[in-house]
Amino acid sequence: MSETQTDAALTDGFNLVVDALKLNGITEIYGVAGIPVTDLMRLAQEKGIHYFGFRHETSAGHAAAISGYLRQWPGICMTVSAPGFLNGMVALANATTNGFPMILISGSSDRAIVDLQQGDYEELDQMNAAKPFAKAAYRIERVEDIGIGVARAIRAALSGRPGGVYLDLPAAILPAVMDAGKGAASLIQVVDPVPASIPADSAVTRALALLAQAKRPLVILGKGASYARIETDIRQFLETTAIPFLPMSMAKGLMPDTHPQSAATARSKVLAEADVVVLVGARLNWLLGHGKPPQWAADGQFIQLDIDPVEIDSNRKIEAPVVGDIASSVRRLLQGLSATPVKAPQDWIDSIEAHKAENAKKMAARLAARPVPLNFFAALGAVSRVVQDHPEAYIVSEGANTLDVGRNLIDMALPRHRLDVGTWGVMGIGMGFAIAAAVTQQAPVIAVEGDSAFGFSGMEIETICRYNLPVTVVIMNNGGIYRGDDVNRSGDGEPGVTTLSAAARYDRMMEAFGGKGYAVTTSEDLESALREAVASRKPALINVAIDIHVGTESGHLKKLNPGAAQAAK
Ligand code: ADP
Ligand code: TZD
Ligand code: MG
Repeated sequence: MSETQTDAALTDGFNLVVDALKLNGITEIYGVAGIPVTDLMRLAQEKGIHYFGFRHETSAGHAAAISGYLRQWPGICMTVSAPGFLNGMVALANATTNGFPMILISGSSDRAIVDLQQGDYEELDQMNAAKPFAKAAYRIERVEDIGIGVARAIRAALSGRPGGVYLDLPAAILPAVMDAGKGAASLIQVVDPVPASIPADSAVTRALALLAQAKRPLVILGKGASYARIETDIRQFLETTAIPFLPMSMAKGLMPDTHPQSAATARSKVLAEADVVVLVGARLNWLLGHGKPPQWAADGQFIQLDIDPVEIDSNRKIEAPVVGDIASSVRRLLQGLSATPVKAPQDWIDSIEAHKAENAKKMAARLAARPVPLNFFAALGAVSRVVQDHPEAYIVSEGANTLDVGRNLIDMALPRHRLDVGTWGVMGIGMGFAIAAAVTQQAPVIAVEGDSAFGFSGMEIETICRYNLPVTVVIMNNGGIYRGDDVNRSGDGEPGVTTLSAAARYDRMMEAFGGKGYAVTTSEDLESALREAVASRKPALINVAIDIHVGTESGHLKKLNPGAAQAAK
């Protein structure tokens, strides 16, 4: 047999991995190159998958995760063995916690050596290390199993509550060869990986019966609802029933924040007073005070729409579970309204309106102030004015005060346009989320970052510049974690625990990589710089000088921080 005939008849692991991903609609890979995946990445790029090379695997992993959330299809992160893999694990665990579909693919060392702990290059039992943090973890040991391995990873990431899947590729399977025809036949294009999961009629009837007799009903929209893309049906359901709604952070925009039924500016009141609450893709975790007093009425009753039956009763009794996919469940509830009409009582709506008006007055006074040095309200007020004129922009946000004040001030008009720290409150999502939003949505991105938060992924502004992405990073620089005036009580002159450099000029970092840098000290300058940067559709960074004394310790989470509570006494 001539050499060309041999080549024509054989394929290898490199080609089969790339072909399996392509066959399943994967169009991007986010990663960091090295042994043993560099050539795999090169081949993927050659065969038409866009490869985005990062500076750190955690950011590449966050990019893959949020791509999964935005696309309803797993994002792919690819890393080298042991340390690269572990860097990716933060993102994989965060994806699993938040319900984002992603697949972390890592090359790994020789099993025979790893299992006898003989000290291979970057030795680690990666699959078992991944298991506690992943929704599923698989290893492909034979080249002929690549098709099945990729199919299983995709199904595991997407099905039920989505999550992070780890896929281990031992280096030896990549150059391994097999018959090309058999190889092609071994690949699987997944069919119907997210079948509709229809709730029982009895569950829908029970839920509507409870809701119909509510005196103070409330709907809470979570990121599960955003993910499920129910914007059309939920709007019809809410407008038909007149029930007030509250969006969780990443559900902002599923219904426009400016919708008259939004109870966001009466949040504490509606949580404390609601008698029947409908949870739509939101968990009763710490972000909702576990559904318990004092935040909630002790005798409130709950309807919960979720894909995961185990979520029901996790924190308190759920009177009416509606287990199914949210799109199907909301559709059934909507259809059920003709037989069981539901209308929120007018006195409940009126009392919420009165409360909202009062809070709006207080906020207007806060927003009218133009202090120099800037505080968070004045600076984020300027950001919100620009966002109002750019509803197409994606907002990424992390930090503490920056995150909390921004969440309240920046109204979202469109679904899935706010991407933030999610269930864990994790710092470090910023640049990865921003890059994937820009790549997958072809829209401008504004990353609103605390100065500490930015530091976790800041080096990725080089990545943003290298790919020339339309990302504007706005850094609320108050010189620290929460605030910039922490005191070192030892008196030895070293910086305090939460202190960072208030004089730092992050804008110059951006300039170093070829992007546009702005340094501003007033809300007017911030607003005009941001307008210019967003319109340019080019990499930009605005360093916003914020008063080092104005942040609150732990942002809005003071009660979770015993020291801060003590200090406040
Ligand atoms: P938030 O932080 O916005 O409150 P969570 O992440 O706590 O949201 O909750 C999202 C919930 O949505 C999870 O319990 C998850 O199981 C559920 N979920 C995610 N996708 C779907 C879907 N397509 N259909 C039904 N439920 C879903
Ligand atoms: N490490 C990680 C991975 N996640 C975290 N949430 C933290 C540390 C602790 N942390 C917070 O919870 S917020 C925050 C840290 C370090 C940064 C807050 O400072 P900032 O924001 O500059 O980003 P503000 O505007 O100054 O409050
Ligand atoms: Mg700060």
